[in-house]
Amino acid sequence: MPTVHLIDYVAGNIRSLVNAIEKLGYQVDWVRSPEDVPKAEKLILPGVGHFGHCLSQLAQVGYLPAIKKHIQDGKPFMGVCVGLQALFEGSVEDPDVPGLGIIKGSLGRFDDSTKSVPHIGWNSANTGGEPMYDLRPDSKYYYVHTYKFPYIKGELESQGWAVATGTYGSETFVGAVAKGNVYATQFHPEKSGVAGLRTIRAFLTGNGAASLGKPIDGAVDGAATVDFKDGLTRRVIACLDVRTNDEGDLVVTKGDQYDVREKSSDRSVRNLGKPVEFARRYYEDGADEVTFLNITSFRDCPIADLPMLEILRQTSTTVFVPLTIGGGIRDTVDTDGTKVTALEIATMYFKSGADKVSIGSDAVIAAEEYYSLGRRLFGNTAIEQISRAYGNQAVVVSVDPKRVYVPKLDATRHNVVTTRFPGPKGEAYCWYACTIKGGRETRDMDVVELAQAVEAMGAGELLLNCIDKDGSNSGFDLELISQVKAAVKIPVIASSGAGNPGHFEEVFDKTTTDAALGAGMFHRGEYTVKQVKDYLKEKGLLVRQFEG
Ligand code: 1PR
Repeated sequence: MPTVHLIDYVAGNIRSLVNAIEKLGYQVDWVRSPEDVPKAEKLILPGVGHFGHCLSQLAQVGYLPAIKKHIQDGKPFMGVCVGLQALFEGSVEDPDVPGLGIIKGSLGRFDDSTKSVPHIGWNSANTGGEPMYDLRPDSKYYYVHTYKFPYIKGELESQGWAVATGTYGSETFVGAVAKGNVYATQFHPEKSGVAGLRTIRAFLTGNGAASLGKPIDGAVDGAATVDFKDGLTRRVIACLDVRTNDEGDLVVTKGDQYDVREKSSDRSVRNLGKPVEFARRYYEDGADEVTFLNITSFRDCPIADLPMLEILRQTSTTVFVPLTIGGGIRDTVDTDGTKVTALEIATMYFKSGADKVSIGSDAVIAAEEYYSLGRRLFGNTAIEQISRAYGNQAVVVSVDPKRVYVPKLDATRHNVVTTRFPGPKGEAYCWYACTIKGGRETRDMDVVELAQAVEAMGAGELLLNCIDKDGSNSGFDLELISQVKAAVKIPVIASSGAGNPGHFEEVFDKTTTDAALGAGMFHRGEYTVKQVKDYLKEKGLLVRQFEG
């Protein structure tokens, strides 16, 4: 089997990249020290997280001169995400840490005054009609980043670089660069479905480098130009609530207002199917992400044997879109009495194929402490520790709010909305109370307080459920989503209540949500993800189509 070398350092979910490479018929050899670099013919530098963290780690171990020499010797090199950023001279993210300086210039931050940051989702890599590692104009690629190199026409081209761009809001940025033996992508090709596998193949086979600068077969000369229109698609996410049923099998289940037991007298746990099979089906239907929420407590199971780890390992060999895992991510004590930190649990999940972890109950507790300590942070919460190690984009906070109706705007200290759906006594106002332990315990904290606290701690995204709407098939809670969107800059995923494709259109049309998630309607086979996307497309919304 042909071989490619991968630099091994703390870089988040490297497993997906390995899975993608193996799927393409190549074998991965690890580079574990700078002395291994000269053995590499083809070298890949993966990277997620902080520019400074990655670059200083690479520098400390002495990798930088070895990587530079590999590139100068003309051997194939590919950088992914921070692996692209590393090629530049620096980044405002960590101004004191220098990059490799292969490309002139420094990275800036996305402007968050009019859009969510980080930039998360599927966007273009537009080559302006030039051939570049099999990137295609109609394909979409998965990006997740806060910092970017702004694209100025001709700037990199005059240094001999071929450039592919993406546009987010009004900002056009470098999505990929290539020159000679070097190829680097800001997006994650290993998470970009078939389009991503195609561009990795172009690197591995050498065809990508060989075709640089050559005309594309069948292309009309000069017909294609760089497209500066916002290319970010509407993200549709499939969510799998997973738990052990009464027979001890791990199954996909789904509740109504979080009650996952059948209404019949035996009250058994609803069993809708097998998690790995469902995830693959959703991937093939075009889901932009798959989320697993482990809603069972695994108190009697050693942490290292968590069944969700195996589910992730299996899923990540066939599903090449981002995977999120939630449930039980907090400091805990193992069955043998050993203390295990939330960061250690998250690390196990990342190593098993997760791209993001989702924190529920622990985030609420941390937010309560944050306010009780006068909004001060000490770096010790799970959110802070995991985002410091793996980047903000790797930490999702899952919120489980429920409505509390009040008769007057000033009847509570909480952030209140005027509702079009009055309460049982005709109340025209409500606030959304956060809950923990799967909705079993309601806390004196509203969603706005929680959202702002976890944003300050470094969460990269909110998964905004709604207990009142869960399993109702009656559409998303638009009032809740609008309230939270107005309170934070980080992306929000609308969840709970989707019952048909129209509900997805409605939430994208009437709120500024960044993504929308469905569960029951997909599990019960009422609609497929593809039907939702076809419907959104018909209504003029930009979506990513699955490429088979
Ligand atoms: O608190 O960090 O251990 O995380 C537990 C996680 O498990 C939380 O993310 C919490 O939302 C989730 N969870 C706990 N209990 C339940 C339950 O249902 N009994 N599921 C549960 C929450 C809500 C969504 C659902 C949407 C869309 N599930 O996952 O997918 O509401 O459903 P729909 O489209 O069918 O309406 P921690």
